[in-house]
Amino acid sequence: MTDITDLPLTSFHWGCYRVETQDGEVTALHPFEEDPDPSPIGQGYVGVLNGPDRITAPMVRKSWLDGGPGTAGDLRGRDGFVEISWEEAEQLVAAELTRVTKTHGNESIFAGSYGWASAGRFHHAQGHLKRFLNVLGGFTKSVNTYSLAAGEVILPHVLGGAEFIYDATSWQSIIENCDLMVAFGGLPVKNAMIGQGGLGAHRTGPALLEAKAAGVEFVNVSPLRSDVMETLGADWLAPRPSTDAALMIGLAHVLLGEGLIDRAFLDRYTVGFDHFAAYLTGETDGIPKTADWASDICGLPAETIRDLARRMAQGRTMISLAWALTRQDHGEQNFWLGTVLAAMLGQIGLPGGGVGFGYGAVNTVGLERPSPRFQALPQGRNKVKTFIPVARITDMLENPGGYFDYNGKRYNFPDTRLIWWAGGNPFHHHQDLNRLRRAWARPETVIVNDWCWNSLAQHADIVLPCTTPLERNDITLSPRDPYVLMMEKVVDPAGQARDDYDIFRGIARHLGIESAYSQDRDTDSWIRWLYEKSRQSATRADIELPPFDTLRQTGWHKMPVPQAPHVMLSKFRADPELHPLRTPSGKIEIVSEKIASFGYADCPGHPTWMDPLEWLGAAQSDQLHLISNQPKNKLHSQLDHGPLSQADRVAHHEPAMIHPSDAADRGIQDGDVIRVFNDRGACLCGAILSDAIRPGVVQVSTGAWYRPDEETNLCRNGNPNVLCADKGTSKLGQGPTAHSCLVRIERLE
Ligand SMILES: Nc1nc2c(c(=O)[nH]1)N[C@H]1C(S)=C(S)[C@@H](COP(=O)(O)OP(=O)(O)OC[C@H]3O[C@@H](n4cnc5c(=O)[nH]c(N)nc54)[C@H](O)[C@@H]3O)O[C@H]1N2
Ligand SMILES: Nc1nc2c(c(=O)[nH]1)N[C@H]1C(S)=C(S)[C@@H](COP(=O)(O)OP(=O)(O)OC[C@H]3O[C@@H](n4cnc5c(=O)[nH]c(N)nc54)[C@H](O)[C@@H]3O)O[C@H]1N2
Ligand SMILES: [Mo]
Repeated sequence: MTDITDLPLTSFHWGCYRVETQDGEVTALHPFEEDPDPSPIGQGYVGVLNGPDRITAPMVRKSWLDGGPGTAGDLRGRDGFVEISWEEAEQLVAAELTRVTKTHGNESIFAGSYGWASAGRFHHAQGHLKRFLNVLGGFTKSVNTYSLAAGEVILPHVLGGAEFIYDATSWQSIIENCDLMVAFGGLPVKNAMIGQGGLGAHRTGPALLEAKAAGVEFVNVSPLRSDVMETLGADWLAPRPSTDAALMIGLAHVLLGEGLIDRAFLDRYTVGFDHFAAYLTGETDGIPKTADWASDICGLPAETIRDLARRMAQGRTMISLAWALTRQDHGEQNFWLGTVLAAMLGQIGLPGGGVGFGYGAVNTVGLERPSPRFQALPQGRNKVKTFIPVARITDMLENPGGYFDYNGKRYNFPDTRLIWWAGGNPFHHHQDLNRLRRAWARPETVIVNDWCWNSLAQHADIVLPCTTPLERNDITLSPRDPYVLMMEKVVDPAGQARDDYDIFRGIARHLGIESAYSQDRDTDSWIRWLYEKSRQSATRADIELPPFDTLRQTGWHKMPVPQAPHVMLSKFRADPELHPLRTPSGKIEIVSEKIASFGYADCPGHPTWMDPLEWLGAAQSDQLHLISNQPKNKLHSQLDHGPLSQADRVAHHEPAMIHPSDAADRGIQDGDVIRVFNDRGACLCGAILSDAIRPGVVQVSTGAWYRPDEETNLCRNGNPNVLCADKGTSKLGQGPTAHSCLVRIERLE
């Protein structure tokens, strides 16, 4: 065989690969030679590019084609499709855009189009959709992410910015200085395989092993033992899901009660501690938030809580908060409380200590990164000001003209007539999918760019088939990753699939806006332009990047890693007057007057325990708490139809992990097909029995394609979002709450 490094290189959100082909088909993806811990996910591409689920031509839903916009929306997902030519598709879309914008205004186009799409700086599907629609006068957008909306909204109030999510103290600093890493939601290395926009070398797994070798100890606070890799020898504490806020308040009470707090730090760098302390002691509400109080709620023994608090105060402690902790009811509280605990310990801004958000969420968090500002595809200006918090989509579709509260203000929902999605899959990512499906029937037209017949494409009126990264040239320029890589086209596009850029360009031509959209550049000149702009910006940050033609020859370049390990908030710690935070007080806000002024019962002015909508503390005896976490064998719903994901199916269904005691109560055995259900929906899963899960909890990864049964809506593939509740975290963040969900399970006869 040829030398692997001679094979073409490409990049995905889960890493880079050298791609082997035979007769125009992808046969193997070999890990990039620089990657010490490659992800297996790439193998999911073998066999799918020209497989039965590939969309090979533009398609229109039959009733829509016959009856025009607005016809039989309730048949979306069940109707047949008719193939049309690209010319017809372009005309159809152009005419429909003209009709909708003229009759209802641009605000009636919803193109939030949330989702991960694919790596590559140029072929970024959302970027193109938004640029295109901005030329046309704009669209209703969405704000924040499914990943951690509540965190993105609370952190600016507490620390003065959401950028702290990615500004984490580096792994090197942890390796050199940390004694104890307390990981709420664990540090799942399978999650940290992912880095937005692509990455050159995986760091999290190796960094954790180096930390262990350097003597760092780990505590895994999670319903799943596997959330911290076995070799780290972590202590496993499994509280009831969605009760970490109570646990952290209990820890705070112990620190306060036992004199383990850093008063000097609290005085100099924070505001509101005394008010919060009055809540801890019960002075304000008559309930002392002792370890015993916390124990009743979270289910861990009070002595365990006291021990953990003392241990945290003994040495240098890093409090790590998984993004998952925000994806639950009142998810704002966890990021706030983790920060408050770190402030009470007085370790914020010290090497290896303090608080970090998402060390196990993505590879990017904790990287020692050079930080030039890379150029993105300019999106232009959106003249429409209407928006929704990303997870309020069903509310929007159900309540045209209705209102929602968000971060201190009240806004109105637009009257959505047209939805356009490119590069995301709401029929994977949104909660309560059966409810979404009913609301999705309302708009007059749904346009989708995608490459495979997943649940989203099935629910569209006009389907525009796009290419995958393996079928186009691009460049990887990921903010915070030290690698810059060329991505090479390795096979021809399947059927009539086109790059998103060419799809929009064709439609723009019919609308007379082609030049405004394309700037008359072809793909190669756009890539060159993006790179040259990025290179100039790097030069300004004293980072040298090779000329484009050199990079094209060598394939990749690694930027030098900074010498000094990064420590979050070290400047603030060194001089809080010179480097104040961008909070109203310039300090860490343990109490936020601003949040208090909003008067939200579900997010008061200081961190507070509030019962979640659904949790084991208010469950019937036969209910279980569902954790629908990230899949190890794919990125969300991408490549669910690929060989890697399919190989893990149990009797053709998504695996559901349950504790042997819960299984025994229900007569379920390993490998059985089970029905997981609640009032919102039901899906089929294959049971896996394991004592690595807390009793009372069932775990089903996200990502299985939603395939509802025509009559019963039962999802046979096992998408857990038919079960999760669609409710905002609070009026503050309005984030998704997928992880606060109760279900029942039964063996299928
Ligand atoms: N229950 C539950 N639900 C969750 C979560 C959870 O923990 N529990 N997690 C949430 C989180 S954190 C997230 S980020 C979301 C993720 O949700 P999404 O990001 O929406 O999920 P993906 O499956 O990655 O969707 C990407 C889509 O883009 C398509 N695509 C890929 N490349 C291209 C391209 O080049 N062009 C075009 N046009 N399309 C392309 C893919 O085929 C796929 O349909 O899910 C959320 N949903
Ligand atoms: N392989 C793979 N990696 C991914 C993704 C993927 O689809 N596939 N998605 C990426 C994306 S978009 C994101 S946003 C990140 C998300 O990263 P995370 O938010 O960290 O991901 P999750 O897997 O949802 O949750 C991590 C763990 O938190 C635990 N957990 C859930 N609820 C609770 C709770 O109430 N208390 C405690 N203590 N623990 C709890 C669960 O056991 C779960 O395994 O992952 C990224 N990484
Ligand atoms: Mo995410």
